[in-house]
This record gives sequence, structure tokens and C-alpha cells, in this order.
Amino acid sequence: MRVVYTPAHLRHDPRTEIEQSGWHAPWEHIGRAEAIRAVLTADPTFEVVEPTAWGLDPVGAVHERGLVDFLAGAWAEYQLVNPGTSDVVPDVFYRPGIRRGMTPAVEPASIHGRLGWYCFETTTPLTEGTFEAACAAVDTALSTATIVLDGAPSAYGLCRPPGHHATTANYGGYCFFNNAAIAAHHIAASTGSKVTVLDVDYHHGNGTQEIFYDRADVQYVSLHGDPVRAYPYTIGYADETGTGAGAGTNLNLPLAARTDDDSYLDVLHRACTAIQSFRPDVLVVSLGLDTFITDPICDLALTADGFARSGALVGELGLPTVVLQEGGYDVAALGDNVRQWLLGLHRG
Ligand code: OKP
Ligand code: ZN
Repeated sequence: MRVVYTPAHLRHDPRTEIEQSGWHAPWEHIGRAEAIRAVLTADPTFEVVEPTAWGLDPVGAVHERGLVDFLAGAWAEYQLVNPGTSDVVPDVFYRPGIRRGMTPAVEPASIHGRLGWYCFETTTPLTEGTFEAACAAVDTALSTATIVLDGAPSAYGLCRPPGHHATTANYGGYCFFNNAAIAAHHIAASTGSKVTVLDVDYHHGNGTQEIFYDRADVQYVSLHGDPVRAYPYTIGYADETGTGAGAGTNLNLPLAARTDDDSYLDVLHRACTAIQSFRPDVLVVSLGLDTFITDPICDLALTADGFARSGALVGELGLPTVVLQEGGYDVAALGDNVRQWLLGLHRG
């Protein structure tokens, strides 16, 4: 199986994460992707290849122009007013309530206002090379999709930074551009086929859901920690099923804390049944391993065997499958967990 990887991810190198009223070393860091690469490189089942460059057109097909332009220039613009800063985060967020009863706000002129206009939370710093790394993650996703469109049964893109929290117009949740959504849209638009995005990251992929919520040609199916207790809290509920032409094409399957392999596989089976009813031509998997039993920021209880069984169940769908990396924060286990999932897919 081909693995698409580029060292360009190293350019997104945050030092801090502001979370739960404190700050600490970031959970999402360069060591995650390097750990996965090390494990896959050591297994002859996998062949590591570099992505090709796609430019910004496929990004602009999914994201608002304003977000793309902002991310392209924000770090340099911020340095002009706050020289020497390394992790750039907003200190103000735009909330519609602040102008209740008035005309809606327009994008502010100030870099400080623009940070809070485009970013929705505090854990996603911009660093000097973040934009280049985010573009390389998109290149990785599109190159992985191309391997599958060219006939491989499956391929894996080691995307970093991850993508599924990035919406049409906003970034956050460690995500800048929505790699999986850009790949899914590219596949659907360039081939005229139907695509399912199956999101197995612990966190609900609010960005992917939002991007495809009114579309009939892309189904979104997600298993995730119930937003009653889990990030992103305000989206990811079971009654969110799609709108307009996309009515019925969104399926959220929220999970209880400590969900184990067997209960998880039951829910994944339901997800697969819904995918079969949609009859997609291609499957894109947002692969997060933060459902692991010892993940430091999540509360499910999957094991390596659960990942192998999950991959195999998805493989039994028999669909051309583009697997793209999202989360997973137990770095000591992350590489082998990815490997187990992919070997399961390969077998299934
Ligand atoms: C990215 B991915 C909760 C704070 C959550 C952001 C989590 C982003 C996860 N204490 N901070 O879906 O793995
Ligand atoms: Zn996650």
C-alpha cells in the first residue's frame, strides 16, 4: 500500500496550546507524523511516496477565498505589529451576538480582528511555516486520492496538520484546510461520482459535515465522542441529518465514554450499512486514532485489535478507499495503531 508523506509538515511547529484555562506543550506536534512514518517505513507492506504540488485551486473549491488569503498572509502580517511572536492565536473572537439587532459585521481590517474572524478557538496557533504545511497536507490528500483514482484499491495520506474541523470559512481544532473534504470534493467533481467520507476520529468532523451538509453527492458518516461531553460541543448530534438536496446524507453516531472494541464495532457496522445504502463509488476515511484506550485527551477504550477489526470491516465494503490521517495523541502507540488499521483494511 502506498503511503503519501512529505517532511513539509515539520514547518507547522507550534510550541504552546492554550486549553482549559492553562497552557501546555501542544498535543498536535511534529512527533506524531514522524512516529507514524517510522512505523510504516519499517514494514515492507508500505511504500512511502512524496505528494505532487496542486496549488490553491482545489483549496478554493471548498474554502472561502477570504480564509485562504488570510492563512497565506497572517503570520507575516502579525509579525509586523508583534515582532518576535512564535505562536499566533486570537485574543478576540467575533460572536454574532455582539451586533445583535444591527447589520452583520464585515471582516475587520486589523490583523487582531481578522484572527478572531477566521479562527474559532485557542488551540490552533499559526507558526512561521503553518500555511506551507497546511498546503502540503492538502497536496498529500489529493495525491493519495489520485493513487486510488488511478486504480489502487486503497492508499494512505499522512496528512499533518489534520483537517476535519476546518469549515468553509473558519479554522480551528488543530486544522487549517480540510484535507478530507478537499479530496472528497475533488473526487466527486472530477469524476462525477458519489463519495462517502467516513470519519472515525474521536472528535466530530464539524468542518466536513458543514462543507457537505446540503450536498447529495457526498455523504458524511461519523463515529465520535458524544458532543454532550466532547469537543466541538455544539455540533455532531444524531439529529443532524443534512438539509436540502443533502437531506439524509449526514449520519452522526455519538458514542458513550469508555466505549470498547465490541460496542464500537457494532456501531461501525451500522455506519457501513448506511454507506452501502448510499452506494458511493469512492470512500474517503478520516482516520483518527484518538479513540485509543490510552489517548491522553479522549475517553474511548479501543485497542490495537479494535483498529485491525475496524479497518477490516471498512475493507469489506469493497470500495476504492482513500485513507487520510486526522488525530491520535498517544504518540508511543500511534504508529502501530495506524499500521493495524491499514493492515486490517488491506485484509478486509
Ligand atoms: C483534533 B482532531 C478539549 C479541547 C480540544 C482541540 C481538539 C482538536 C482535536 N479539552 N482541543 O479531531 O483530533
Ligand atoms: Zn480527534
